[in-house]
Amino acid sequence: MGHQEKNLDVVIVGAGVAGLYAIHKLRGLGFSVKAFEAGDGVGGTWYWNRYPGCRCDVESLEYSFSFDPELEQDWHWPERYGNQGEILEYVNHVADRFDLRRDIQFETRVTSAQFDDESGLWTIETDKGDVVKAPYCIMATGNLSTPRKPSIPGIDNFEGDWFHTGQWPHGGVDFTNKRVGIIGTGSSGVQSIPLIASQAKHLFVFQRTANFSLPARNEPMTDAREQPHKATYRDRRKAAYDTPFGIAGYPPPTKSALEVSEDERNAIFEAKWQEGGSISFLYSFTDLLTNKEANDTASDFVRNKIRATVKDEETAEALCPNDHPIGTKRLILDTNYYETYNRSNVDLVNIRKDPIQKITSTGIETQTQEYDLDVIVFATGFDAMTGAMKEIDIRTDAGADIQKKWQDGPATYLGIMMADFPNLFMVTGPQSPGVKSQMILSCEQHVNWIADCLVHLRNSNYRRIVPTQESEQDWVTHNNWVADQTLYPLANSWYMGSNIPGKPRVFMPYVGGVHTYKKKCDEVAAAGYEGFELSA
Ligand code: N01
Repeated sequence: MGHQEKNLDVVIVGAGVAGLYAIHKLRGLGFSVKAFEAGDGVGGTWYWNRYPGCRCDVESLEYSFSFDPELEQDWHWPERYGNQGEILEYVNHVADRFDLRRDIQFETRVTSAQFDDESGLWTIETDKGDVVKAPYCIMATGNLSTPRKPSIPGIDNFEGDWFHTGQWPHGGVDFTNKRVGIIGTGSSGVQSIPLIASQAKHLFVFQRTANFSLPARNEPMTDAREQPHKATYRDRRKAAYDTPFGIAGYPPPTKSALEVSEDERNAIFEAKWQEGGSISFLYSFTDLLTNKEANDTASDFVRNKIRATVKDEETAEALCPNDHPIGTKRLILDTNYYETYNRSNVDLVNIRKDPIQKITSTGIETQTQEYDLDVIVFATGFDAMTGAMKEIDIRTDAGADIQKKWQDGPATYLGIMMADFPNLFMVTGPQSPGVKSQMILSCEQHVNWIADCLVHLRNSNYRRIVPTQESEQDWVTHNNWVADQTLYPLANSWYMGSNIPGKPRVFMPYVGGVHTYKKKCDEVAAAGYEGFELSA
């Protein structure tokens, strides 16, 4: 069983956007690479999340690879925001165009990664019996790639069909004439609800927590949008690294929400609401994410939009978020979400008031009601940021073990490496801005940093790199300090691990912004990999 490959430099885990770019980049520098991917195709998030309405919340011209100027000119995005099918087609095109598949083994899940100090090699094992050794390993395992369905009693008794949005069947699901229940109103739920409602006989939305959602204002791509963007693509890509979210083209705000009159403030919010998109809205004022009073003005604006849209008063109130400041949970972009509650075949079930008791053979039972269902959709999210890494048995012969290491929350240096785990890299790991940025830009930035690091090791005859305990501890402290300057920790979100019962409550993303973070990464490298120990 299994085989060992000779002279392999780098094993890459995952063939989503991060893994694909890592293959391309490292190969170009003369490293031999091999990637393992659990799916039978490339694309990661865009491969698995095929639920109706799945669409990116960053504009398509931005949400794309920047490493090849010809690619970005050649590709035509049909819509303002790419939908799942379009993005997956694009990622497949990239895989073919740069001949990336020949280094990917599909339908293979990595089960363990063990480091041996003496040989300086990682041994990677898979569920297909592969045993592969290489000095370096890159975890391109994604932040939202471990779907979780809640442990509601009785789930196994349900005689209808159930699906998780993050593991959607490739052939799609036909909801025609079906009574459907959906649990969860995060991005996945909010995007799919209008489409499921338009097909199903009846849709019950089981909402525990209301979330803020803004109109995406998606539309077909126009020349007016595409041409100027393409004409300035190189400059925009560069400028994106100087912004907090890694997205150029939005003039940063200059005023506090509290220094303008109420009329002026609402006019600004209204213009952003009409323009669509979350960056634009959060960029209305300087202090929406740092000052609660300022944030309240934006939260109130959106709550009033919900009340003005949803006709049934009780439903409208239940849809108004009241437990977190706007933007402190991932802001959702939707198409006709609130309008959907005006349909006669849609009901909101407020499970905060009337909690789910169990799932029965025929549906969902709350404290006071029984809902007969043919289909249950779990839009219940992921074990975010740390889940995919912890599903792999990562350890070293010196006794380090990822389960122990992260038992009280993640600890990393720059979100790229961990003390005690030499030569193991993460792409957009916890304590990096990944999930708080244009993901593809952050993946590219990390892979470029890792590639430069590997070249540095090669050129200096080093073979081993590991962060010091001190640099890791300082980074964790800094990460928490930065988060504490903002309103983010006020929300129970997957950023905090709050959606997974028993998961430590630790704020995981770096929210100091892409610009600040990239500068730090570049300085560390320029100083000869400050905070790391390099050895032969
Ligand atoms: O998951 P979520 P998601 N009983 O964790 C509810 C990205 N993304 O898949 O808040 C009842 O946000 C839970 O309720 P509560 C994006 O970054 C992007 O929607 O815990 N309900 C919540 O309502 C996003 O943030 C795009 O009270 C339960 C929902 O399930 C991230 O992925 C599209 C429950 C989970 O929401 C995750 O989004 C899609 C239970 N036991 C996703 N357990 C775009 O680019 C959980 N819930 C637009």
